[in-house]
Amino acid sequence: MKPTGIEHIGIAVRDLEQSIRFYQEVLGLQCYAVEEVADQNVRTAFFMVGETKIELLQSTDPSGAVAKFIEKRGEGVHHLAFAIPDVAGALDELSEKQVPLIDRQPRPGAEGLQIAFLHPKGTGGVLMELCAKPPQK
Ligand code: CMX
Repeated sequence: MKPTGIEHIGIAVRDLEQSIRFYQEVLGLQCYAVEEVADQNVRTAFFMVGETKIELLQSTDPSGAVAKFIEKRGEGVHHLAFAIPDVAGALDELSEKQVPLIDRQPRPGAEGLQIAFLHPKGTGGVLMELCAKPPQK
Protein backbone atom coordinates (compact mmCIF):
# COMPACT_ATOMS: atom_id res chain seq x y z
CA MET A 1 0.00 0.00 0.00
CA LYS A 2 1.15 3.54 -0.62
CA PRO A 3 -0.56 6.59 0.90
CA THR A 4 -0.87 9.51 -1.48
CA GLY A 5 -0.99 12.13 1.29
CA ILE A 6 -2.30 13.11 4.69
CA GLU A 7 -6.10 13.21 4.35
CA HIS A 8 -6.52 14.90 7.75
CA ILE A 9 -5.28 15.22 11.31
CA GLY A 10 -7.91 14.27 13.92
CA ILE A 11 -8.04 16.19 17.19
CA ALA A 12 -10.18 15.13 20.15
CA VAL A 13 -12.00 17.97 21.90
CA ARG A 14 -14.43 18.17 24.79
CA ASP A 15 -16.58 20.99 23.43
CA LEU A 16 -16.82 21.31 19.64
CA GLU A 17 -18.37 24.82 19.62
CA GLN A 18 -15.73 26.18 22.00
CA SER A 19 -12.94 24.61 19.93
CA ILE A 20 -14.41 25.94 16.67
CA ARG A 21 -14.30 29.42 18.20
CA PHE A 22 -10.60 28.97 19.06
CA TYR A 23 -9.69 27.78 15.55
CA GLN A 24 -11.69 30.60 13.95
CA GLU A 25 -11.14 33.56 16.27
CA VAL A 26 -7.61 32.86 17.51
CA LEU A 27 -6.05 30.90 14.62
CA GLY A 28 -8.05 32.69 11.92
CA LEU A 29 -9.14 29.47 10.16
CA GLN A 30 -12.60 28.95 8.67
CA CYS A 31 -14.79 26.01 9.71
CA TYR A 32 -16.24 24.83 6.40
CA ALA A 33 -18.39 21.94 7.66
CA VAL A 34 -19.83 20.37 10.79
CA GLU A 35 -21.01 16.79 10.46
CA GLU A 36 -22.23 14.05 12.76
CA VAL A 37 -20.78 10.62 11.98
CA ALA A 38 -23.27 8.30 13.69
CA ASP A 39 -21.22 5.19 12.91
CA GLN A 40 -18.29 6.61 14.90
CA ASN A 41 -20.27 8.37 17.67
CA VAL A 42 -18.71 11.74 16.93
CA ARG A 43 -19.55 15.25 15.79
CA THR A 44 -16.83 16.66 13.59
CA ALA A 45 -15.77 20.11 12.41
CA PHE A 46 -13.44 20.65 9.46
CA PHE A 47 -10.86 23.31 8.67
CA MET A 48 -8.33 23.64 5.85
CA VAL A 49 -4.95 25.14 6.58
CA GLY A 50 -3.14 25.37 3.26
CA GLU A 51 -3.36 21.87 1.79
CA THR A 52 -3.89 20.23 5.18
CA LYS A 53 -7.25 19.30 6.68
CA ILE A 54 -7.89 19.38 10.43
CA GLU A 55 -10.82 17.41 11.86
CA LEU A 56 -12.05 18.28 15.36
CA LEU A 57 -13.89 15.42 17.07
CA GLN A 58 -16.35 15.59 19.94
CA SER A 59 -17.84 12.38 21.25
CA THR A 60 -21.61 11.92 21.17
CA ASP A 61 -21.36 8.88 23.42
CA PRO A 62 -19.74 8.89 26.91
CA SER A 63 -18.41 5.36 26.29
CA GLY A 64 -17.24 6.06 22.71
CA ALA A 65 -13.65 5.99 21.44
CA VAL A 66 -13.11 9.76 21.63
CA ALA A 67 -14.69 10.09 25.09
CA LYS A 68 -12.47 7.27 26.41
CA PHE A 69 -9.40 8.86 24.80
CA ILE A 70 -10.07 12.24 26.48
CA GLU A 71 -10.79 10.59 29.82
CA LYS A 72 -7.42 8.76 29.69
CA ARG A 73 -5.17 11.27 27.94
CA GLY A 74 -7.03 14.60 27.83
CA GLU A 75 -7.79 16.59 24.70
CA GLY A 76 -5.25 16.46 21.88
CA VAL A 77 -4.10 14.85 18.65
CA HIS A 78 -6.17 11.68 18.30
CA HIS A 79 -5.30 10.18 14.91
CA LEU A 80 -3.47 10.60 11.64
CA ALA A 81 -5.45 9.84 8.48
CA PHE A 82 -3.75 8.80 5.25
CA ALA A 83 -5.32 9.23 1.83
CA ILE A 84 -5.16 5.99 -0.05
CA PRO A 85 -6.77 4.85 -3.31
CA ASP A 86 -8.20 1.53 -2.10
CA VAL A 87 -8.94 0.90 1.59
CA ALA A 88 -10.13 -2.72 1.16
CA GLY A 89 -6.98 -3.63 -0.79
CA ALA A 90 -4.76 -1.95 1.80
CA LEU A 91 -6.52 -3.84 4.63
CA ASP A 92 -5.88 -7.16 2.85
CA GLU A 93 -2.22 -6.26 2.45
CA LEU A 94 -1.84 -5.12 6.08
CA SER A 95 -3.65 -8.19 7.32
CA GLU A 96 -1.17 -10.41 5.43
CA LYS A 97 1.62 -8.50 7.18
CA GLN A 98 -0.04 -9.23 10.56
CA VAL A 99 -0.66 -5.54 11.28
CA PRO A 100 -3.36 -5.30 14.00
CA LEU A 101 -6.50 -3.83 12.45
CA ILE A 102 -9.47 -2.22 14.18
CA ASP A 103 -11.58 -2.45 11.03
CA ARG A 104 -11.35 -5.46 8.70
CA GLN A 105 -13.70 -3.84 6.18
CA PRO A 106 -14.02 -0.19 5.10
CA ARG A 107 -16.71 1.77 6.96
CA PRO A 108 -18.54 4.99 6.14
CA GLY A 109 -16.72 8.06 7.49
CA ALA A 110 -17.21 11.82 7.37
CA GLU A 111 -17.42 13.61 4.02
CA GLY A 112 -18.61 10.43 2.26
CA LEU A 113 -15.21 8.75 2.57
CA GLN A 114 -14.57 5.06 3.12
CA ILE A 115 -12.42 4.64 6.21
CA ALA A 116 -10.68 2.03 8.33
CA PHE A 117 -8.52 2.26 11.46
CA LEU A 118 -5.29 0.43 12.33
CA HIS A 119 -4.70 -0.33 16.00
CA PRO A 120 -2.16 1.97 17.69
CA LYS A 121 -0.47 -1.03 19.34
CA GLY A 122 0.78 -2.07 15.86
CA THR A 123 1.83 1.36 14.61
CA GLY A 124 4.15 2.74 17.28
CA GLY A 125 1.38 4.25 19.40
CA VAL A 126 -0.31 6.33 16.68
CA LEU A 127 -3.94 5.64 15.81
CA MET A 128 -3.91 5.57 11.99
CA GLU A 129 -6.87 5.87 9.66
CA LEU A 130 -7.02 5.01 5.96
CA CYS A 131 -9.39 7.10 3.83
CA ALA A 132 -10.56 6.76 0.26
CA LYS A 133 -13.20 8.28 -1.95
CA PRO A 134 -15.90 5.63 -2.57
CA PRO A 135 -15.92 4.02 -6.04
CA GLN A 136 -17.88 6.14 -8.57
CA LYS A 137 -21.24 4.57 -9.50
N1 CMX B 1 -4.03 7.07 19.87
C1 CMX B 1 -3.07 6.29 20.44
N2 CMX B 1 -3.36 5.34 21.38
C2 CMX B 1 -4.66 5.21 21.73
C3 CMX B 1 -5.68 5.97 21.18
C4 CMX B 1 -5.33 6.94 20.21
N3 CMX B 1 -6.25 7.72 19.62
N4 CMX B 1 -6.86 5.61 21.73
C5 CMX B 1 -6.59 4.64 22.62
N5 CMX B 1 -5.25 4.40 22.62
C6 CMX B 1 -4.53 3.43 23.43
C7 CMX B 1 -4.85 3.62 24.91
O1 CMX B 1 -4.06 4.63 25.49
C8 CMX B 1 -4.56 2.24 25.46
O2 CMX B 1 -3.16 2.08 25.61
P1 CMX B 1 -2.59 1.23 26.86
O3 CMX B 1 -3.10 -0.16 26.64
O4 CMX B 1 -1.10 1.38 26.70
O5 CMX B 1 -3.17 1.90 28.07
C9 CMX B 1 -5.00 1.32 24.33
O6 CMX B 1 -5.01 2.12 23.14
C10 CMX B 1 -6.39 0.77 24.57
O7 CMX B 1 -7.22 1.87 24.84
P2 CMX B 1 -8.59 1.82 25.63
O8 CMX B 1 -8.83 3.14 26.28
O9 CMX B 1 -8.68 0.58 26.47
O10 CMX B 1 -9.64 1.80 24.49
P3 CMX B 1 -10.10 0.63 23.57
O11 CMX B 1 -9.13 -0.49 23.47
O12 CMX B 1 -11.50 0.32 23.95
O13 CMX B 1 -10.10 1.45 22.19
C11 CMX B 1 -9.14 1.94 20.11
C12 CMX B 1 -8.93 1.95 21.62
C13 CMX B 1 -7.97 2.64 19.46
C14 CMX B 1 -9.26 0.48 19.65
C15 CMX B 1 -10.50 2.70 19.83
O14 CMX B 1 -10.36 4.02 20.25
C16 CMX B 1 -10.92 2.66 18.38
O15 CMX B 1 -11.51 1.70 17.91
N6 CMX B 1 -10.61 3.74 17.62
C17 CMX B 1 -10.95 3.80 16.20
C18 CMX B 1 -12.25 4.51 15.98
C19 CMX B 1 -12.22 5.94 16.42
O16 CMX B 1 -11.27 6.41 17.06
N7 CMX B 1 -13.29 6.68 16.07
C20 CMX B 1 -13.43 8.08 16.39
C21 CMX B 1 -12.98 8.99 15.27
C22 CMX B 1 -13.74 8.74 14.00
C23 CMX B 1 -13.62 9.77 12.91
O17 CMX B 1 -12.53 10.34 12.65
O18 CMX B 1 -14.65 10.01 12.25
